[in-house]
Amino acid sequence: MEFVAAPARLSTADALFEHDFAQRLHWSADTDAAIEQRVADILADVQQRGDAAVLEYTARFDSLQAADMAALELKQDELKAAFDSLPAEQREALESAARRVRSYHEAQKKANGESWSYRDEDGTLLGQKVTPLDRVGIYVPGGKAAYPSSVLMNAIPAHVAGVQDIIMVVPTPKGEKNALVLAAAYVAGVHRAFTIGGAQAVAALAYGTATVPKVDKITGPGNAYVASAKKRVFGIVGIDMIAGPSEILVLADGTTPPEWVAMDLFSQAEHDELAQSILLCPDADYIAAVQREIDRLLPEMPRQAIIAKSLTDRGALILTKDMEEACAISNRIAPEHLEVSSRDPHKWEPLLRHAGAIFLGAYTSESLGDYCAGPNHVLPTSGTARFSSPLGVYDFQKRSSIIEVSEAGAQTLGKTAAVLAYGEGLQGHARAAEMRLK
Ligand code: HSO
Ligand code: ZN
Repeated sequence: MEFVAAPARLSTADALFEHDFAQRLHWSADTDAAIEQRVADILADVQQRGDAAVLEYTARFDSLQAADMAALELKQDELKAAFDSLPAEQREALESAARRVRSYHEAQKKANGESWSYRDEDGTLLGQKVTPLDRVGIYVPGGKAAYPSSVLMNAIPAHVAGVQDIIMVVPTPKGEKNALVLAAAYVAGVHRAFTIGGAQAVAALAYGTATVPKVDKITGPGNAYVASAKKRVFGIVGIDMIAGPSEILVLADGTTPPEWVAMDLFSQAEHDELAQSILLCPDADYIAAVQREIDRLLPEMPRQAIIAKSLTDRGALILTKDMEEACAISNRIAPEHLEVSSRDPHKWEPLLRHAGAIFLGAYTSESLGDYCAGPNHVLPTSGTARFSSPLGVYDFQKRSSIIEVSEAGAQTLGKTAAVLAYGEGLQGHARAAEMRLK
């Protein structure tokens, strides 16, 4: 079967642009009431019955029977055996990607993940102490979106942050294990792993069972059940984010070979029919050239059906007045991935304010960032880059304020505090401050 990929062709000069643009961008994470109810029931059941409930759901949803939860644990030697079983090329690629991701996150920790303090003029010490979370759970999807690279992107920052207990869960229908996922867990230093998934795995991590330890935070992507479960357990544990479909926006000045750009659009579209790929460019001939490359290259793509649907339903090639206008539109979209495919990307970068990750220059394809450049590939989607950041070391740390008031400091602070405390009608506060006055 021949597929056609026909992204919408928009132009900012068109009177209907705003209307068409809004329609293209529209996406709603509609919550399905039936899913919500089933997830609520599963969470309550696991909270009550622990391992027994997880075992039952795993048998029912994943066709994986086990005598007890211990049988669903992947032991360290099994993770290592999976790694050893891989061809040398894959082992080396995993290790080299892990090294680069580790270096990047170590730099991130140095830059904004360390404790700090200072003393004021009274000798009072003020600071912030940064500590890693004790234990985190990493959810790794099974099936269609089983990405070993995502194991690295979740576990390595946790490791760099200093988390002592990284627990991975991965649904494993019929017990068929993904050797690359297990090997990535080994390379990334996952401490314990269980072949469980879905809402029941999120529940096990959030509440703890006799076998699965209760964690402090759950990260990692998942299907609608997992997303709903993560939302519900938020508050009992931390969560990273609720990810929507993946997106790429390419801002092109027309100097990159159009086939490179076409393939970059494919690289996002092939993830998911709901994924979104957008090109912004001030050159109409270049846009036409990219569409020709899309038509030429699509038949070669094994996932052409998904690509065609994603590009046709959600893709767009947008003609802008100039690069400045393209940058302004990009800021309105706040894309997850933003490629600045231009001869002088540094000219445009200062204009770009909202994006999960910014890829500068024609050589920087998103795919290099997805796997091995170093930065995290877990990024804010659906416009949430306006207010949130890539997954990072900071997601696996927390901060405590440090205050050590000197005797001299107690005199000045004590007066200020007492005045404000009396103003609030809180005598205990006021007197605690005043007792320390000389
Ligand atoms: N582009 C995906 C990450 C990924 N790509 C994993 C390939 N494997 C979301 O950022
Ligand atoms: Zn990708």
